[in-house]
Amino acid sequence: MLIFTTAEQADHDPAHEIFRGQRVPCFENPSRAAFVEQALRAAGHTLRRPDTDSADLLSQVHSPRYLQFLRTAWDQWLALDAANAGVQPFPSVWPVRTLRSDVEPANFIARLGLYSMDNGSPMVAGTWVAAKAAADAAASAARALGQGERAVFCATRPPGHHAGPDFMGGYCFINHAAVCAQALRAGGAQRVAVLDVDYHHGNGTQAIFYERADVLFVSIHGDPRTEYPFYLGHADETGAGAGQGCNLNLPLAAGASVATWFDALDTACARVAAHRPDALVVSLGLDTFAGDPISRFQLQTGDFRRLGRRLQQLGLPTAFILEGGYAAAELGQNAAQVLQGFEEGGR
Ligand code: Q9C
Ligand code: ZN
Repeated sequence: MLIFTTAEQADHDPAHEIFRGQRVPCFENPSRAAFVEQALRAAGHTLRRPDTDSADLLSQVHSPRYLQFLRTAWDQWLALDAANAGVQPFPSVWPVRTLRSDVEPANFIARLGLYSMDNGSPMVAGTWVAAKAAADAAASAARALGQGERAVFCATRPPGHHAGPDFMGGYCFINHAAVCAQALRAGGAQRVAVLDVDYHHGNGTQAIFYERADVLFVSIHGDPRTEYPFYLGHADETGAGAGQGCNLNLPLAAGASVATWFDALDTACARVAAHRPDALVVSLGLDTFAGDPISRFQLQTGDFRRLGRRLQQLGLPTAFILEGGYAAAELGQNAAQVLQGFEEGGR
């Protein structure tokens, strides 16, 4: 399988995040990608760098003013005070109901809140460069599928599926799965399906495609009544306008069994097949692993091979985009199992 990794991922290295009111080391850190790269090399895979610029695609899934902010946010932060070079900015105020989001505040922290859904997306000097490189990988994956490649894996970070049209959230800044789906459409695919198997609902991807019939979004995730992102991901969200019926959420109780999870995967795959897509994008979160420190599903390492096999049975050109997964030391073997299952599925 063709695999893309980026050197720039290491530049996105926040020192801490806010967890239960305390500053703690960031769960989403460069070691994640390092463990994945190491395991994939050990399994005999060849890793490549992105070869496609995603610049034009970014403005098809994100708003111009959000992209402008992301690109320049760190410089804006430094302009306030040179000492900010060693400080991570966090939002503390958000334009919730009745407040205006059409006027950009002059205050940086207020602007950061305008473009954030939470205070859980730590930003540092290298964030834009790392996220853009991951978006380039997603665009490269779409191009490779267009050229006849059967499957591609973007072993990239930061993740992307919580990032919406004009906001960051949940460690995500650019929605790479959306970039990939949009690139596939631009490359001639009539219909695309995005299947999100991260533990957390892919609220950003859902929002980006909610009113579109050409991109189906299907997600299996922890029930948002108790799990992040809390405010989206319920079963009654089925799409709107032209996209009515093109969104399927399969929320499962935190702690759901492996059998329950694979039943949901069958349901998800049936819906994907019914869409008759020309290509599939998999938001591959590996935080469904039993050992994940911030999630509550129970998949074991061998179950990821079964996941790969089931996805191969769809018979579609497939782009895998790494999303979450915070048991870093086991992340590499879990990713490698998905690829092994996918590759042996065809034999
Ligand atoms: N500071 C992904 O798996 N964070 N994102 C909770 C708040 C929410 C997970 C801690 C978890 C986001 C891509
Ligand atoms: Zn997740």
